[in-house]
This record gives sequence, C-alpha cells and structure tokens, in this order.
Amino acid sequence: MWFQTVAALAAFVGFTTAASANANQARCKASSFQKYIDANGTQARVQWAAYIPQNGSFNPMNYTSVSEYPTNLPEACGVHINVKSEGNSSYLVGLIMPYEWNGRMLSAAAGGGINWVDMAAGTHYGFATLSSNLGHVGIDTAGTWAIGRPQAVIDWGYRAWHGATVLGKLFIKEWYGSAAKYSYFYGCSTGGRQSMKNMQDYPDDYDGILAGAPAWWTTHQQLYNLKQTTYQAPANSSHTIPEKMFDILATEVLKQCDPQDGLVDTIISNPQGCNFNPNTLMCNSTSSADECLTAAQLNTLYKIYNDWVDVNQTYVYGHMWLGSEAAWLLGNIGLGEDSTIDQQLWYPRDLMGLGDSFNWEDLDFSTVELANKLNPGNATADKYDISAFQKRGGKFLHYHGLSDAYVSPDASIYYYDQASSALKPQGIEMDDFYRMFLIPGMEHCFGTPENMNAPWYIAGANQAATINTGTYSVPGYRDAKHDIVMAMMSWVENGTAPDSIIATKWKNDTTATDVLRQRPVCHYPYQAKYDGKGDQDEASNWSCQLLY
Ligand SMILES: *[C@@H]1O[C@H](CO)[C@@H](O)[C@H](O)[C@H]1NC(C)=O
Ligand SMILES: *[C@@H]1O[C@H](CO)[C@@H](O)[C@H](O)[C@H]1NC(C)=O
Ligand SMILES: *[C@@H]1O[C@H](CO)[C@@H](O)[C@H](O)[C@H]1NC(C)=O
Ligand SMILES: *[C@@H]1O[C@H](CO)[C@@H](O)[C@H](O)[C@H]1NC(C)=O
Ligand SMILES: *[C@@H]1O[C@H](CO)[C@@H](O)[C@H](O)[C@H]1NC(C)=O
Ligand SMILES: *[C@@H]1O[C@H](CO)[C@@H](O)[C@H](O)[C@H]1NC(C)=O
Ligand SMILES: *[C@@H]1O[C@H](CO)[C@@H](O)[C@H](O)[C@H]1NC(C)=O
Ligand SMILES: *[C@@H]1O[C@H](CO)[C@@H](O)[C@H](O)[C@H]1NC(C)=O
Ligand SMILES: *[C@@H]1O[C@H](CO)[C@@H](O)[C@H](O)[C@H]1NC(C)=O
Ligand SMILES: *[C@@H]1O[C@H](CO)[C@@H](O)[C@H](O)[C@H]1NC(C)=O
Ligand SMILES: CC(=O)N[C@H]1CO[C@H](CO)[C@@H](O)[C@@H]1O
Ligand SMILES: [Ca+2]
Repeated sequence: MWFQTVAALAAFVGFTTAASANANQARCKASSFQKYIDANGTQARVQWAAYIPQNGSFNPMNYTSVSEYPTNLPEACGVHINVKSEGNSSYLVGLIMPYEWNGRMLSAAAGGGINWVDMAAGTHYGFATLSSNLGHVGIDTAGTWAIGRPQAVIDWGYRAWHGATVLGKLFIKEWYGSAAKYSYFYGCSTGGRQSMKNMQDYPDDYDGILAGAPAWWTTHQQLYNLKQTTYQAPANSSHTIPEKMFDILATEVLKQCDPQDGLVDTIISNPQGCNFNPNTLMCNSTSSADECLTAAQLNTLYKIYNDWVDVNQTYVYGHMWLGSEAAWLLGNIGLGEDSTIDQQLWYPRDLMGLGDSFNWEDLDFSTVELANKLNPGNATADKYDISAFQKRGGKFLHYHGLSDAYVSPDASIYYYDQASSALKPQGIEMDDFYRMFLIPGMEHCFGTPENMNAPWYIAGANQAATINTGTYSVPGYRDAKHDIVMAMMSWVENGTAPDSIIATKWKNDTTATDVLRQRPVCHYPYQAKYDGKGDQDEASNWSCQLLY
C-alpha cells in the first residue's frame, strides 16, 4: 500500500515535470520572438530559439572542447538574433532566458563572438542574460574584420551594445510578461571597455556596471600594447632580456617587494610603494649570460617599468607593474619576435586604416596624435563626467589586478582620478556610486603568478569559466561579500555599498573546493592590512585602512 502510493506519487511528479517541460519547450520558439520584434518595428531576424533542458549543455557554436561552451544549465530558452545596423552591417545578439527567472537582466561583454559562457554563469543566478558579437566574426584583435567596413567599426565601438540592450529588454518584457526590474552589465578587458562606454553614452541602459581591467583608453591602450612588444625588438639583440630571465626577475621582484608592504606572505600588496633595485641581477664575471642582466638589458627593463611619456612631456600611458613579470613571456612583452609584434599591429593597420605598410618602427607620437583624432568607432571610453549615470542611481564597480601585464593598473587609476576631478566639483562623492578595487597579485582578469598564490577570485567576468563552464559565483561562498556581481546587486538594490570584496584562492583553482587563502580587497584608496594576529589566510583577520 505504502509503496504503491509512493510509486503513484512519483509517476504523478514525473508526469507534471514532463508536462511543464513540454509547455516550456513550446514557449521557446523563434516565431514568438520574431513577433515581438515585428510589433516593435526593429529591423532584425530571429535566427533560432533553442530549448535548453534542466542541466543541459548549450553549444550553438559546435565547439569541440567542453571548456568553450556552457554545461549544467538551468532550464532555459536560448535565442539568436541578427540585427540590421547601418548600411550593410549587422550584428548578432544572443540571449539565455531561464524559466526560473530572478526578474533581472545581465549582459556579458564579449571580445570575439557572443559570450555564451559568461552569459551561462549569469543564468545560474537566475538572470536573463545577453551578449553580442558586436558586428564581426572572430576576435576583435584580429582586426581584418574592420577593413573597409566603417559601419562595423561603429557597431564594435558602441552601437551594437546599445542596440542589443534595447532588444534584450524588449524580449524580456514580452516573453516574461514584465520588464526586468534591474539590469546589469559585466565585462573584463575589452569587455570592461564595452561596459564603461555604454555607461558613458547610454547611462539609462543599466543600473549596475562591473568593469574588470578595462581597456577603456582604446587609442592609447592599443598603441601601448604595440609599443610594449617593441622594447625587446629586434629579437636576440644585445638589449633583449632572455627568456630565462623572466622567472628570475619574478623571483627577485617578489623577494624585494614582498616584505616592503609590511608582511612577508608571497604577495606584493603595494607594488607602487616598492623600491626595486634591478642591479642585484647585473651580470658579473661568474654569471651565465642568460641568467643576468647587462646594462643594455637593464635599459629595456627600465622602459618596461616606466610610463610612456612622449613629446612635450605628454603622458601617453602607464607601464607594467612590479609583480607582473610572470605573464611577460606569453603576453605583450615577449622576446621581440616579429610574431609577437605582428599581433599588436591590428589597431594602427586595420582600425586606424594605416594599412600593412605600417610597421612597428613607424610608431611614434604622431601615431598617437592620429589615433586621438580618428578614435575609430569612437570606441575609447574616456568620458570622465559620468554624473548622468550617478544621477539615475547607477552604481559602478571597477577592479584591476596589480599583476596584469596587458592592461596597466595605471590606466584604471588614471580613469578613477580623472573621473574624480570631473565629479567632485559637482558635489558628487565617488564612494557614493563608484568604487574601484585593486587586487594584489591578480593577473589580467583572472589568475595569479605561481610564486604569489594571491587570492583573486571574485566571480568577475571571465572568472567562473576558469573553474569550469557549468559553475558560477564563488562556489561555497555565494554571497555579496565574496561575489562582486552579488555585491553590485546588493549596492544597487539595497544601497549596501561594498567597502571590500573577499577574494579567494583555492588550493586547486580547477576543482575550487578547498580554500588556500581568502583576503579582503579594499575599495580604493583603502588597502587591506593584516591585524597582526590570527591566521593570515583568513579574511576576518584583515581590515581596510588608509595607509597614508
Ligand atoms: C520598442 O521597444 C522599446 C523597448 O521596449 C520601446 O522603448 C519602444 O517604444 C518600442 N517601439 C515600438 C514602436 O513599440
Ligand atoms: C548533469 O549532466 C551531467 C553531464 O551530462 C551529468 O554528469 C550529471 O550527472 C547531471 N546532473 C544532474 C543533477 O542531473
Ligand atoms: C552546428 O551544428 C548544427 C548541426 O549540425 C548546425 O545546424 C549549425 O549550423 C552549426 N552551427 C555552427 C555555428 O556551425
Ligand atoms: C558594405 O558597405 C561598404 C560601404 O560602407 C562597402 O565598401 C562594402 O563593399 C560593402 N560590403 C558588402 C559585403 O556589400
Ligand atoms: C632568437 O633566438 C632563439 C633561440 O636561439 C631562436 O629560436 C629564434 O629563432 C631567434 N630569433 C630570431 C629572430 O633570430
Ligand atoms: C654574480 O651574479 C650572480 C647572478 O648572476 C649573483 O648570484 C652573484 O652573487 C654575483 N656575484 C658577485 C660577486 O656579485
Ligand atoms: C611641443 O611644444 C612646442 C612648444 O610649445 C610646440 O611648438 C609643439 O607643437 C609641441 N609639439 C607637439 C607634438 O605637441
Ligand atoms: C564620434 O564622436 C564625435 C565627437 O563627439 C562626434 O562628432 C561623432 O559624430 C562621433 N561619431 C560617431 C560615428 O558616433
Ligand atoms: C536585500 O536585502 C534583503 C533583506 O536583507 C535580502 O533578502 C535581499 O537578498 C537583498 N537583495 C540583494 C540583491 O542583495
Ligand atoms: C587540480 O584538479 C584537477 C582536477 O581534479 C587535476 O586534473 C589537476 O591536476 C589539479 N591541479 C593541481 C595543480 O593539483
Ligand atoms: C576576528 C578574528 O580574530 N578572526 C579570526 C582570525 O584567525 C583565527 C584563526 O587563526 C580565527 O580563529 C579568528 O576567528
Ligand atoms: Ca607582502
């Protein structure tokens, strides 16, 4: 009797689940979405809508590696739209709309096609998520997509994001039957630029903006990334720092700078405050040639560690910080080989239109002046007066890893300071709506040098996918103290401003189960300081202080 009832109940439950899944599947139809667009008068075509079952994988790009497409999704409807832009250009928009919706929208910035993976991480929270390919196929930095396509460059610069946002809001309103209560936008690197640009030009689009290591200063950033690669060129010159030296440098920098922040913990918490003496690595009669620095190589190092200041003392860009050395080899410094340099020529050649005859030897201040003048696609996110965003109640969270070897932390500090100069005279307090977090020992968007093991994980853009493409937030710590997306929501929706975010480093960053260390990252200009007792790897034993 008893077991019969359970069996009947189980059958019943199974039946209703299947029935609601069928009903949900029926709601996920391209034609329904097309109707919303047609009624609205938008020029767009819904290419497909795909039902995603509970715990389903979603691989519209047919990637072969599971690290490239979302898995373990909640039950959702995926939609793909082609939106007509100006002239013959168009851009793609993707949405993932969970059936169990949290009433909010989250856009995931992209640097080479619709960012399904970062969208999926958002869908796990319950967000309806959105992304775009910004009007071109392949990664932004391939560049060739821009040749002879000025409208595509504008789509990339800012137009596609605004259009995608408007479309996403329409779909959400019609499909769920109510508009999103709140809208958020997160992105890192070029994605950080996208979110900031949108905030500056269309302050009403989003309630919260989260920008990591933003490459906001496009005109200067991209030329700096080229300049960076040239310091070592031509390859194998007497001034080229050899490969073996990168690790040796990383070790020496850590040795000198770690204690200078007041605590020996393998983390350089205040690279700006470190007085580094590279001459300890100078060659002498006993050192082997690829394990020491000659005077010429020390000059190269000097360039790497110092600002790009050009004609008439013009500040063009900052520099790589002490503690970023581990990423130099694979990054934009490299060994001065043509292949490394060529990868950075896309901006002057294809975006500025200087063509293939432009080579790195041609880069000088006039290139910077031309970039300022052209500002292709108006992509540069350099509006410092963001009072319109503040006035509509928007909140801006901005973070940057201090061991970043692609986008200098200087660029973030520069933006923050310029914004402060623009806003304070208007009586706007930065802390009321804009907070920046400098993360000691974090590399570009994610990761930390092996010799530092610094806590860096805060569930920012691109981070969850470093664990796997089926997870989200901070596993084990899904709260606004550890997860910067949740901190943003809490600030926007409850007015709880984050003084710090607790960053996490796992023993194994792939399994993300056992925590190695957690530590608060304080909002600029505060810094985390160890209280002097208790476990240094526990966040509660640290506090935020102004160290000046
Ligand atoms: C199209 O949708 C947008 C966003 O919901 C709305 O602002 C606009 O008024 C709509 N236009 C028409 C013609 O319905
Ligand atoms: C989710 O799907 C994965 C892969 O198909 C499978 O291994 C796992 O057991 C599923 N989990 C649940 C809770 O169904
Ligand atoms: C992926 O494969 C499916 C089924 O073969 C096909 O219909 C679709 O066009 C493919 N998508 C891409 C982006 O190649
Ligand atoms: C698109 O329009 C541009 C002019 O803006 C033109 O140069 C180009 O050839 C067109 N491309 C195609 C594929 O029609
Ligand atoms: C520089 O030296 C390395 C190691 O000997 C070699 O592999 C590489 O081809 C050289 N590059 C150039 C441009 O000569
Ligand atoms: C010579 O340089 C090496 C590093 O290349 C260093 O370890 C050693 O201490 C130096 N010797 C002297 C006498 O300075
Ligand atoms: C540098 O300053 C001089 C003197 O004011 C001026 O004549 C010149 O045009 C400036 N050069 C640039 C590139 O701005
Ligand atoms: C780019 O910005 C400039 C200066 O604000 C403006 O005059 C121009 O119309 C903009 N171009 C585009 C394509 O938005
Ligand atoms: C806002 O505060 C309420 C009450 O503490 C809480 O239940 C809710 O989760 C908070 N919302 C956000 C987005 O943090
Ligand atoms: C981390 O865990 C993964 C998955 O179990 C394993 O493949 C990898 O070797 C581990 N990494 C380290 C550094 O132990
Ligand atoms: C506030 C405080 O003391 N927090 C922790 C410091 O670390 C020890 C472990 O070493 C914990 O027991 C404390 O709770
Ligand atoms: Ca230290």
